Amino acid sequence: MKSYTSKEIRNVVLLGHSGSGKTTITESCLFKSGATKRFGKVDDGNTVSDYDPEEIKRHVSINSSILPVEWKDVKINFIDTPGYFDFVGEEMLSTYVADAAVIVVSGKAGVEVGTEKAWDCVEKFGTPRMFFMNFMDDENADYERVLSELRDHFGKSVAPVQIPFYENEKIRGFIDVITREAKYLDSTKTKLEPGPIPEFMTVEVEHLRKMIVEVAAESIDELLDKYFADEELTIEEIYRGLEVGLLNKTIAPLFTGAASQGLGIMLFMNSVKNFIAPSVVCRPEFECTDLTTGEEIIRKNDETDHFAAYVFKTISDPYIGRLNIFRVLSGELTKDKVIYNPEKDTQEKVAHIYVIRGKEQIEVDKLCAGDIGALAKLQNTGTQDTLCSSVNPVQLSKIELPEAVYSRAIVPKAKGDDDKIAAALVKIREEDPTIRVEVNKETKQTLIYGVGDQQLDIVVNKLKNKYKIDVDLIDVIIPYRETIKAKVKVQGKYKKQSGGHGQFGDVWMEFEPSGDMSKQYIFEEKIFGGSVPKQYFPAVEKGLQECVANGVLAGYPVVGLKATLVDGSYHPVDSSEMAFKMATSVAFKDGVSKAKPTILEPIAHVEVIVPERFMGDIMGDINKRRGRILSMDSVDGGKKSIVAEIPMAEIAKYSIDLRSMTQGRGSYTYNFERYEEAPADVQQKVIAARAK
Ligand SMILES: Nc1nc2c(ncn2[C@@H]2O[C@H](COP(=O)(O)OP(=O)(O)O)[C@@H](O)[C@H]2O)c(=O)[nH]1
Ligand SMILES: [Mg+2]
Repeated sequence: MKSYTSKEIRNVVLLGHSGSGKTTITESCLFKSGATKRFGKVDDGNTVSDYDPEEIKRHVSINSSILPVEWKDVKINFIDTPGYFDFVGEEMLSTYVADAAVIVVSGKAGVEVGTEKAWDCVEKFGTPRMFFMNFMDDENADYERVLSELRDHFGKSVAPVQIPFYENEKIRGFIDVITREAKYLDSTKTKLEPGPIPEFMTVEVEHLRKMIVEVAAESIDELLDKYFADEELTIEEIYRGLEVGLLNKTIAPLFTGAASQGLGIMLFMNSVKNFIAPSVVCRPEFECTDLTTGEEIIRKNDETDHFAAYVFKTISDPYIGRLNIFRVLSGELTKDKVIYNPEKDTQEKVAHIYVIRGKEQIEVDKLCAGDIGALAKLQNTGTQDTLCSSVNPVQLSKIELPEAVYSRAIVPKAKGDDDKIAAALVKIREEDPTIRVEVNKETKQTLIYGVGDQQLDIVVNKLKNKYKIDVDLIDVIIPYRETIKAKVKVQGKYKKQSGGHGQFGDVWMEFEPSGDMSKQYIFEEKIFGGSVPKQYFPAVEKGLQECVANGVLAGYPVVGLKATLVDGSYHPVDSSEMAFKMATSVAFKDGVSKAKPTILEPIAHVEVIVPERFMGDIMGDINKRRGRILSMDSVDGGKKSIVAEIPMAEIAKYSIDLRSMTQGRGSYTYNFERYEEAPADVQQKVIAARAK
């Protein structure tokens, strides 16, 4: 593949609901542009984009992939994204580096949650956007209905530039509104042939064209003058105007077609070339931190500036190793250079430079500003790292990825696989930075956190297929606590007479609530007259320390306990540290049982964000989960935030439930807040569960 300059490059991310046809569009573009000889199908598992074994098996994208398409002397780097909620991290990282986005929407299903999420994503990054209405070959596709849905949701900027026309309610062809060219489907319904615009469409076409010309003219002063002077704009001028309108986000052009039949694809590629400004115009510069001075500086998306690149994806494979995929922000990258990774403070050697197309790696000599490429076998580089020249180190700011709130415990099926799991999870995390792994010291569980259950399911499959480790995901153990509510005074006596010299320890202890839940226990002694010799105090405390590890009700750690050694007795020969430790243990079991022991449960501080219409359902559900609502507020995008305190045990699977209550439109974050006494019925369940 030849080397392209930033004037010839367009980086275009495909976003949209899962199943809207993103992958098929890329496959169709590759085929129509001559990059591939075969038109693969998602359902046959042979597309260039969905090459991962998990994608082939599931017939759905789970990773973003890069699909460069060379079209009329430009290179369009399509970035195909998964669309499914759990993989929103991939979508965000891809959008961050893209020049423009195409939001794909089904002409049958219309605006779906994934379409809304795609819009949120381009809004977040300020990305110029276009729409592609797909599935137009389907009998149930309805252009007018979906167009009005798009306008209802995303405003008047949605502008049809290519429209379908029908005959006897069956699709007959497409019209390019700007060039006034009509294309008719041939008898096989797989090819388009040029023809005149049908009579009944002329009014509609001229009406739409007028609107588009207006937007184009409004974007550039010079064109506006011409427009007001009633002069006709040339097609080139309209394109130039739309290019600016797209950049300013005053227009979101709408294309249409049927990707699986290859219909509308050539026009789509032409439009990407004509409407989307070259990379250098879309993203003329990047704001970075100059690591020498600490100041914010500008790096130009230009071959002449110093080299800097941003890694937005990492592929980690036990056989082929690691591949870092990046966008060159500025300057150019050539072979046999040493580059610098400021995040990891390491020098990295550039041996081979690749552009990638799905899983295929194509070696190139250099990569220019704006282009997307990959480096293999870097020592220490990961997703979101900046790579740069070591003389002028800079760093691009990282984006905040969605918080992993869904957690499960991971257990190997075979004993002894724990270390292998830990190592494999490190690699899997390189590929998917939204995953978090944590070992809970108390419960000894290895916890894996993700955005949702599908994502964790894929981790399990990757462990099995790539790393040959079989694991199960089980429920996370909720770390309950135990404490006491009353004050008691008890005796603990340990006495053994067996053969030679015996064992004797005897303590009187008071147990009461300490009021400090952050400490397990507070130990004091109030011994007068040496009833227990000083030398045994540490043994008493040691005994106490061991006892608080397991409460008397359900074996959970005890907190907030005050224990005072007030009296006791000893034997000059038989007493020992061991005997006093044992005596303390006897006192603990008896005393804590009598001091109104109770179970505490962890309470989470939760913030739920949902569209307003779900407020009632969400609040009712929080009540059912024994939650307390603290506040409600309006947040960006017409959504509401609900802040509540909910027992941790009740939100273990909240991400799944919230998703089904809101069809994926809700999100939440939480953190541990404090412990609170659990209600009696919950306590009983906890005790019963632990007894098992
Ligand atoms: N009839 C029809 N099917 C399509 C069209 N585009 C995609 N498909 C099919 O719809 C399914 C989902 O497409 P895919 O490209 O995987 O969607 P993605 O999840 O957005 O990447 C696949 O079975 C495709 O073959 C289309 O224009 N017409
Ligand atoms: Mg896909």
